[in-house]
Amino acid sequence: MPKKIVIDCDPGLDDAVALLLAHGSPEIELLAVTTVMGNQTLEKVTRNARIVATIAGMTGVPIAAGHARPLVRTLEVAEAIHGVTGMDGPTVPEPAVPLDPRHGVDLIIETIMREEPGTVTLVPTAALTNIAMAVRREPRIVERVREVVFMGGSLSGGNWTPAAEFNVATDPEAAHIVFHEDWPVTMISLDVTHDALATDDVRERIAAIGTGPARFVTEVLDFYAERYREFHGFGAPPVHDPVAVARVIDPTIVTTRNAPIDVELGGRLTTGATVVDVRRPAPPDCRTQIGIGLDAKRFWNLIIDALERIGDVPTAQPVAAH
Ligand SMILES: [Ca+2]
Repeated sequence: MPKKIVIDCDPGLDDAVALLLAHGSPEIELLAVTTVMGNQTLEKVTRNARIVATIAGMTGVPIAAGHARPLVRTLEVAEAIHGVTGMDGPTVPEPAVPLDPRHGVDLIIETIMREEPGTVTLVPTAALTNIAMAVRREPRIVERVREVVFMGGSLSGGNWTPAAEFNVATDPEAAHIVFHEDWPVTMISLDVTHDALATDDVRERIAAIGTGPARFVTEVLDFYAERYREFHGFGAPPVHDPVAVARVIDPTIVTTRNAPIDVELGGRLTTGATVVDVRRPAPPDCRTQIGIGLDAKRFWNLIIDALERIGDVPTAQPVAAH
C-alpha cells in the first residue's frame, strides 16, 4: 500500500524537487498539495507549484493556496536564494494545472477527515502556518494524522539567522503549535539536510537522464548551487525539502532519535531557533523525534529513480522564463 501524503510547501527550488520525488515514487500516493508564503509571496509560490505540476504531468492532485502571512510575524521572503519568482533559474512553461478553489487549510482538513484514521502523513516543507491553522480549525486532525514529517529546524545553528532555520524563523508561533500537539512529529533538520548535497556528480547523473523534468531539475540545481555559493560560500547546495519525502518513502534513509522539541519565541538573538533536549533519553510520552543521519547515496538514488519513472512529459512546453 502506498503511503498517503499531503505536501504543504512554498516552491521554492528544493520544494520543486520534493514534489517531483513524491510524484515519481510508487511508495507515495500524493493526495494534495497546499501552498504557504515563505520563499516568496503566496501568489508566486502557488504559481510555482502549478508550474512544477505541469512539468511533471501531475494532473489530478489538487493544489490549493493557503496562508499569505505568518501568524504573528512580518513575512521576509528568501529572494536571495530562490530569486524574484521564487523559482528563478529554470526555463519553465506557463502553468496548465488549475488551482483548486478551496483554501489550503480546508483542503488539508478535508483530506485528512475523508481518509481512514492513521493513514495520512503531513509533509510540510515550509513555514507551519497552514498546519497550525488546520489544527486550530479542526482539532480532530491531530488524532487522525499518521505523522507529521517536517523539513525545518536545527540542532546546531540556523541558515536564516545565526540561530534559526528559515521555515521555523518564518513563523515560529506556528511551529510552536505544531511541536506541542499530541501527534508524532519528525523534524528533518538542517543537521540532516546538510548531507543532501547536490554535488557535481549528482547533477551529472540527473542531467544524463535527458528528459524534460530531469532538465528542469538540473537547471534548478545549477541555479541553486550558484546562489548558495554567493550567499553561503559553498557550491554543492543542500537540497533540504525532498529529504522529508524520502523519509516517508523509506524511513531507514534517515536515522532518528526521540527528543523533546521546542522553539524560541522571545529571544533577543535566537527567535525561531529550535531547542531540542538531547541531554538524556526522551521521556516515554515524547512524540517528537529528530533526524540525526542521512544515507545520502540512497537519497539521491530515490530522486534519480523518480525522475526516470516520470519520464518525458510531452505537454509541458517550456517558454521564456516567467
Ligand atoms: Ca520549502
